[in-house]
Amino acid sequence: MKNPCFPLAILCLLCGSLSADEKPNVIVIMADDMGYGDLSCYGAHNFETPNIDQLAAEGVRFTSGYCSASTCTPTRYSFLTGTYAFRKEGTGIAPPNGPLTIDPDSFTLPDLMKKAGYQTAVIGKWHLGLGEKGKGPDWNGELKPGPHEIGFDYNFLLPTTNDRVPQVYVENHRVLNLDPADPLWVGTKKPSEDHPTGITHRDTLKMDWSHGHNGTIHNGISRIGFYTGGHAARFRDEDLGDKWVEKSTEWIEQQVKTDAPFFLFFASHDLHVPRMPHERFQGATRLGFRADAIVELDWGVGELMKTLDRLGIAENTLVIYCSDNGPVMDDGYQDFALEKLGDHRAAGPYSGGKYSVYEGGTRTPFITRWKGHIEPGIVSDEMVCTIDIASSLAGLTGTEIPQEAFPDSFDVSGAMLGKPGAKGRATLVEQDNGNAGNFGFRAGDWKLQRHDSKKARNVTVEKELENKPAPRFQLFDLSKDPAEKNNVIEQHPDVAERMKAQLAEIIDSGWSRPQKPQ
Ligand code: NG6
Ligand code: CA
Repeated sequence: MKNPCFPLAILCLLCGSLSADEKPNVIVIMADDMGYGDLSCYGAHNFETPNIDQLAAEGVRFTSGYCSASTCTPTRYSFLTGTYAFRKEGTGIAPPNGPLTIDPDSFTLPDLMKKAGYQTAVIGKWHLGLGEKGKGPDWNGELKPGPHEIGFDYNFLLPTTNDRVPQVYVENHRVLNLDPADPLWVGTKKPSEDHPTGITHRDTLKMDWSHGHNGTIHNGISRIGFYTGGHAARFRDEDLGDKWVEKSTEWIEQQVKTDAPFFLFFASHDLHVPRMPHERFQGATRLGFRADAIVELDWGVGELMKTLDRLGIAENTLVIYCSDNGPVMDDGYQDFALEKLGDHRAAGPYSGGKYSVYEGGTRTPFITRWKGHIEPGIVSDEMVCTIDIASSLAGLTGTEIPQEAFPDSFDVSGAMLGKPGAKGRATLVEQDNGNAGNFGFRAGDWKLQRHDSKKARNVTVEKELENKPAPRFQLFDLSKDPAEKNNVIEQHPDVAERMKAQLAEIIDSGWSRPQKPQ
């Protein structure tokens, strides 16, 4: 049944920002490596994702929803800082012992939410480094600076990404269940000659590696990097999906006892490699563990939504569903994602995926739901990006931000809430990884690609990962050619020159919002 308060709620939103007791809880659910075509509500027909489909049916499903980069660390960096990651060195894919990539002195998205009166938490994959610059994480001591120092009241983390060592949880500043008598050591070199690895003990693995990922073995899976000790703290890969739901449910239950609204960043590890869903999801689809992991994530989203219903806060909670980068098949383990793919198109109609600046690298599922405030069943073509969540939540909660904060984040809260006539962003820079890579630049239906590396990676997701030589600049008309197959730069030199200059200006000026600091 439609909420009788719906028109009133919309009216309040149209009139301006919200009063303190109207501020909604906010949950951002970020999938890992999920492509545009990986949900049934985005066209997947080989398996079903009923819970995420229901979110879309009850809210807005975006056809031009993006993450900022086609790898994990830069998208997460941009999401939490409202700043394109290419502006900062050291924001490429973080290594196991990498320090915190976000400056604790900067004004972040969780800082904003604290300022707006929220309780804040991140639960799930972090992959933004821990510890001081030049030092990195002190695994046996206090893991700081980390999420707490950039504004999260609570964190329960997989510290890096699960194909990287170590397989332990971090709760607030500590490795959970670490026995001081069995200290954790993490490094880039084999700690001793007899240390078992994916190379020396390959025949013992329950899932074989295909490239990289042949360091220390844990749970029958070899990883990137090496570690010893911390045995009591180690988890089973199969239990990650359940753990995120368990900890999130606990945390949300605590928050509803207080008067403050909450902001939860639910950072799923599904469907990143090693794809090792819980046994009850293994074989859920005919496509292997990659799609089984999607079904596991869909289950987790369903559990979170049930929690909101049970606690009576669904009409009081804005849910934003997104991904951190596009899809990839063989990302280092032999889980047969490619062999079992059939006619599934993980990037939907787009070319490119993870590591690529073709649309498939960053154009990903993006759904918003706020029962009673967002009209159900909207499909929006407005352009929105994970980087805009920061300024949009500032707008929505009526919270002032410092002049220099969130330089690349636009307040597109109207579009995010599906308001009639509300516009998304006009332009967007899409990057691949690190701060010396390639760029995509979308303006309306035009898409410029700038390949500074002269290489395009993972252009065809339905193949092994490969690099293709690419001209420095290419131009595509997405209205006629969404798959970016027909480079029209020769036919439209004026458009190309204009866009090259616009892109260079955004990169060089350090700023893309209109109101520059004085
Ligand atoms: C790459 C890894 C890949 C994955 C990626 C990070 C190799 C050969 N490849 O370097 O497996 O871990 O980094 O993925 O090691 S992300 O989604 O967290 O950005
Ligand atoms: Ca990722």
